[in-house]
Amino acid sequence: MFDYKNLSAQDGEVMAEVKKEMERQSQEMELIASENYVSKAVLEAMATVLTNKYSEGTPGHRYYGGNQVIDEVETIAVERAKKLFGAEHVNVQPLSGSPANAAVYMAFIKPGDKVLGLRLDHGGHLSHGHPVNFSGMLYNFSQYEVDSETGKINMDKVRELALKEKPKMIVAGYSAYAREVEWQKFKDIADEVGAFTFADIAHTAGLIAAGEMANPVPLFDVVSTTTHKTLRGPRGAMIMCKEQFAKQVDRAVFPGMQGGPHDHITAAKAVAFGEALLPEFKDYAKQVILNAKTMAEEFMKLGFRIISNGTDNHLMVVDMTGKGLSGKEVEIILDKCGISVSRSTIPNDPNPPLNPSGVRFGTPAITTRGMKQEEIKKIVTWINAAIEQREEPEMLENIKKEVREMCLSFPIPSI
Ligand code: DSN
Repeated sequence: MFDYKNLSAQDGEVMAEVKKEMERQSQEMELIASENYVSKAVLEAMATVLTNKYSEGTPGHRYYGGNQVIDEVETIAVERAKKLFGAEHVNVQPLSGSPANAAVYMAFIKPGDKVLGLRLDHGGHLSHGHPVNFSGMLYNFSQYEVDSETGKINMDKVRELALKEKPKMIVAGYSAYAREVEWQKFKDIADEVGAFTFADIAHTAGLIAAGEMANPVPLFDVVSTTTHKTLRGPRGAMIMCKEQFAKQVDRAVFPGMQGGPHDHITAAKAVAFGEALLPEFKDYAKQVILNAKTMAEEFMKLGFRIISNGTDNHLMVVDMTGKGLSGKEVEIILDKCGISVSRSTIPNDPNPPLNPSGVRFGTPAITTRGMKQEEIKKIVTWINAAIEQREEPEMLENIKKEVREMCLSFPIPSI
């Protein structure tokens, strides 16, 4: 792996910060559902001279010379992504999730058009129509919800809303929703009202690629995903669509939304897709889900309320109000123990997004380290003890030591 000798010699200030982050990542427990650890090969692909190149356009159709190698690299990434998801057309250039989603809207609909998306506080994403986001500002979103009893999406209600609103597009796929998505039902509803189907599988892409969750790619008109969550690649995104929409999607990415793609990241995407095509990635995805199910069960045994009472994927949202705490307070308590989590709204949250009632937990990163059910049980016990004994600094310090010990015996792949 890198020895960072040039960075150390030239810029000790930045190197010192990188070192601190390397230490933090190796010694602390990552339970943020959207984070993961890339392999050494993915990390090395990012640190290549491909970063020096400009390559607006698509393979074989570039606006700059000298793109023979970049064309090959991008084609490898595209072909592997097609194979992973059974996609007809893939654009691997989107820089991240929100720009990818912006390109999807630009490709299929016009500002002011009606769209359906899940409410942010019910598990949707900012770019699925929240008023503070470009999506909510430019397009006319109506938001569906999860059922307040079950915590799951009620497809009859989605249909009712779709029949009433007659949207041009329906968005499914979420950031904080623990259940399988009923892709076929979304497709049927969209067909009934003449809407495009758009799936944002940023969170579950790795689980879908591994065949552990249902795949919307063969059904939906267009699907976006980030590449750095369960898919375990570099930070970035891609868009998959039916061949008939290929040109409009490519044009929306460039020149519509972006300039030059980040070719070193494209190379790293290709490497990550290659890894995801291996049989061991299927084992990884299976274990991610098994770990999340175990975590949800352990939490429930200790009296925590999980939205939708369990999980089908890599994450869960836990309501902390029963423990007399907000999500932010729990986030701060767990930070003191070396455990990173992200606060989260719960459906119909009475509290504001900066200080919401829940915490979202996820298992992709700790599963990459090799942790299994036995470790998960210990982790939940520590979380519960930290919450119960939050006023005792010594207790929190002890948990931090145990967390550190466990983390050091499950090293992260790139350090
Ligand atoms: N920020 C990501 C997440 O944590 O889910 C979504 O973009």
